[in-house]
Amino acid sequence: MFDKILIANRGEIALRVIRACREMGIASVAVHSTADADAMYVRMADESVCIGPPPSSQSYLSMPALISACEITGAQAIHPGYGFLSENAGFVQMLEDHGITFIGPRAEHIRIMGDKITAKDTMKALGVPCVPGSDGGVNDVDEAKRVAAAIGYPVIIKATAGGGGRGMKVAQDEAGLEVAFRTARAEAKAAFGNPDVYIEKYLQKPRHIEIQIFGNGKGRAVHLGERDCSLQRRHQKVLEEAPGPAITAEERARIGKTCADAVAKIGYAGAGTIEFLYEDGEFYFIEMNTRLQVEHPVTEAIFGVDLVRQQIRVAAGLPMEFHQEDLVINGHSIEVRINAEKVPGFSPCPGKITQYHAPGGLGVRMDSALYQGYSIPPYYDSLIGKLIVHGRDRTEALARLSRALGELIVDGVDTTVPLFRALLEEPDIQDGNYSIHWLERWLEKHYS
Ligand code: MV4
Repeated sequence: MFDKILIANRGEIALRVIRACREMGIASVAVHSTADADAMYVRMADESVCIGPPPSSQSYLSMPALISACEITGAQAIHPGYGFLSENAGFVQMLEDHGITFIGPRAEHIRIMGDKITAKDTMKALGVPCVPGSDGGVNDVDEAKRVAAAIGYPVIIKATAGGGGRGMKVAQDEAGLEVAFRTARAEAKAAFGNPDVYIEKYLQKPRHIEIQIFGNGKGRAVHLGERDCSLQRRHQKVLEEAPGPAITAEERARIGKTCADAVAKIGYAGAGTIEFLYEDGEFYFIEMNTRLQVEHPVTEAIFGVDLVRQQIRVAAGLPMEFHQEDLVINGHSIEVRINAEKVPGFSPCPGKITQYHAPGGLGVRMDSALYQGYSIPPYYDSLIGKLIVHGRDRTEALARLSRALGELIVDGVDTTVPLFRALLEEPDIQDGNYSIHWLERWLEKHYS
């Protein structure tokens, strides 16, 4: 096992990893930009290193600075958290060349899943159900028209280098296809330096359901059920829950096994998430994320496992601490993302926290690096905390979330907290009756 781990991240996720390290008796090294010198995660780590000025490009994304920080402190491994360098295959390669262990999958698997056409081809070959569409990329308008005619309109054109909603265009009919195809290619080339696009049948009212998988890197893998992350705004998740309110135990077992078998076959190491659109009882693969996700705590809550601890173990060559049959769901969990943003425009709202009180009690987890007097810097994303509740069932989880939101105090900046208080009053939210378009429609209705 490692003696010391460096965390190449900031905020709540850095603190999350520090906590796992401490429980495992591993020393932790925080890195920070000059803007984060006073951050809570820096204080909670055993050691800290300043790695550069505020812009991420010169600090949290600086590979030389991170490698130097490992060399100075003697850290043997890096946990990347989410975002930043967590899905950068070149970084994994560079760490390997310096004898530093990356706590995550192999560079090869990050690379495959980073190219959406290759990801889809790979998953399809492994028996994972995919959205009907082009076999690989589509190179010209005529080919696009042939594919679209075969699968039927509407269709969606996606950039292979995109993902997370960037670089997509919908065409309702053949008349709209040519413009959609040309714009998608041009935008993909400008945004990603890669014009390659592919086509899929456009699903009108799906849910976003993602399966958590975990591999030991030696051909064994398990699944930890699904999360329903359909409540999003502009491709930013707002509330996530597990299990998914629309998914049956039989569906979970089936799609879960398909996913676990697929990643076992490629020898995947560590945590991963396979994203699906779910409509009319069918799952359609869209993307795979090769990192720990923001919303991992809802899975931890219902399975009673520490995913970061397992990531560290697998990276150190130790076995996972569970088999599939040990993974039994207990109750229901909901997470809300607390962002320093002004609703309804969701514009960032950095500034000083004048009052902070975290909720507590049975079934309440607050993952946040906030403290009273802290100043949220303007340079990074606006997530300042996650409130995760766990109950015996969904009804209890909802009541607990409402109660915990009532206890929470974050003053000095605008946050998404009032949004959640309003959402909990909605019958559709109480019933789990929502698709990927529900939140944007609700926001339009309530704030325009
Ligand atoms: C789709 C789709 C409908 N049909 N693909 C958006 C993010 C990226 N991960 C995939 N996305 C979508 N792909 C087909 N074939 C609709 C979306 C989509 C979406 C997906 C998940 C959550 C929120 C969304 C909001 C708008 C569009």
